[in-house]
Amino acid sequence: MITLDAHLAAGRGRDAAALGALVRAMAAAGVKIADELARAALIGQLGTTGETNVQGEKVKKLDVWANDAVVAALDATGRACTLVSEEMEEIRHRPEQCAGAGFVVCFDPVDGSSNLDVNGTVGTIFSLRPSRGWDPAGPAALGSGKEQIAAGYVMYGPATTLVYTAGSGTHGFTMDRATGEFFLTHPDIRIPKKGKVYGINEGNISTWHPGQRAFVEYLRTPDKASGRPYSLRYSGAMVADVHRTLLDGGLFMYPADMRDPAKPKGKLRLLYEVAPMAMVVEQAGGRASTGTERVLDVKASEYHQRAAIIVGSPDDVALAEEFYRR
Ligand code: AFP
Repeated sequence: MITLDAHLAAGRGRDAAALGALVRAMAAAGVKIADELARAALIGQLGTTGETNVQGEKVKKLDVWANDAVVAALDATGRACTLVSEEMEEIRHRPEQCAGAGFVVCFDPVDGSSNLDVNGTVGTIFSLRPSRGWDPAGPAALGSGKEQIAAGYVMYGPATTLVYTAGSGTHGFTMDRATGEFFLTHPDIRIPKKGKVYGINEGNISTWHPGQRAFVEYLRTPDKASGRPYSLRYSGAMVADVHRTLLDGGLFMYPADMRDPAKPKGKLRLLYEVAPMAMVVEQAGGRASTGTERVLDVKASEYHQRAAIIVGSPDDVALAEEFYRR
């Protein structure tokens, strides 16, 4: 079986070597995090630190531990020019790592932290953007998601899986627990055009756009010809819900809170959740929308900016957008 290293080494393009080094670093951090998760309850690593992060959330011990593990792995590459993390209020900038092909790495060290203390699936999400010409001292003019040159995630489930794209398809690898090596088990993933499952936190229904409510009502309505009703699956961790959607088709949705229609508010973070997952799914033939526009067209203006997302099978996402237009 092909290893992740060999797959990355085969990469083409100007930044292939640097990009390969950074994805390998995310894999190395993933191996450490998988190990720490597996023994967390045995070594008192569950629970919170007592701190609150920039998102206003209680910080879990493993959030901090995983953030440090990712920063250390990226630093070891010497190419981590600028880091943007869910767990760091300020960006971390190292001019000495910006020479030549330096990168902006945006990441969520533990996606689905609320699953940690209940042994649920969690993940690490990452996105790589060239730092060419970007001035960290200025506003975070990081441009749109189309600026990403690579994106992916590590999922810590029954198996540890790494999925990444560097702009030529989306590929999945499974970690061999004995060696920590990742092997290509899901080459060139193609998402089904249409699915049978949707994932959304229905507890927020009162805050949704009317088109979103009508679309979910449509998915629930029995109709044999169009394969409805769809089943509802929701794990509390975007990585797990998007991974299922990538392989089986359907949709994962975290729509905007429309309580103030003039200021729709997303929950998930654009730079290290929404934009990377949009690139991963689009590269597998899927689609990613805010409901009204392509996610990858959304320009970032703040580091911890939030955005809405409807991602998955192209036919299902296109239909959701139709409901928003009605
Ligand atoms: P945490 O990482 O703070 O647990 O948030 C997880 C997440 O960002 C995403 O992974 C989930 O899909 C979503 O938030 C869950 O949010 P709700 O608890 O509001 O459903």
